Amino acid sequence: MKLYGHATSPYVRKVRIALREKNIRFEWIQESPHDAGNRIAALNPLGKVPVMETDDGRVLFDSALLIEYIDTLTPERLIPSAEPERLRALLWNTLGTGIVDAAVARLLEDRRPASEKSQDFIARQEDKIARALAWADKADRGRAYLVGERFSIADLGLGVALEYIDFRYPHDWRSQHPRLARWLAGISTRGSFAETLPPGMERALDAPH
Ligand SMILES: N[C@@H](CCC(=O)N[C@@H](CS)C(=O)NCC(=O)O)C(=O)O
Repeated sequence: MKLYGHATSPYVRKVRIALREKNIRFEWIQESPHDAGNRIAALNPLGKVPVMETDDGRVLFDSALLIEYIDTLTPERLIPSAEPERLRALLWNTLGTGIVDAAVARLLEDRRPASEKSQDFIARQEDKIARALAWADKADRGRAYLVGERFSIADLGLGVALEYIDFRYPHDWRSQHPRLARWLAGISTRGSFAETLPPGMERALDAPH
């Protein structure tokens, strides 16, 4: 299979982590919808990455759908099959996606010329992220994994979101949420996380928690 997308995209990273966790081989085509002459819009009418071409020639897009597809390819599931774990894990992933969406929106607004950008819009995205972190901190059971006793889409989704905050909206969220910081420190040692860090990103390894 082929995966299209660039190395700094958190949505692409989620799919790369899912593939790595399940030991599925793939060809990574590092193309961004912002590159001149890119083929993304020809594959995905929405013009976004990640996009996947399956071995039997189907074209799929959107990280959530891709992870759902990837999860059917091997027996060990990232999305738990039994309730109530399934819905709980998907809700954690939805929270993670929402954090990423807000951080991306904040970044794009912040990159606009000073005369055009809205500080109010930026503050609203930052509020969403702060509330989501507080929600996560309250719901975290203080265990290695957010749902059940093994790595799931819950850990994948929140882990990528927290590291994306460190990458694109670095601020000291750890002192307010030390338990979450400890949880992330454990998850981020996984090979799938370490091998997919966005280029140039340095982890807040000096964080006290
Ligand atoms: N809901 C999509 C979001 C994907 C997305 O927004 N990707 C960004 C890269 S980080 C993109 O391709 N942006 C180009 C655009 O919106 O034109 C997913 O989960 O895959």
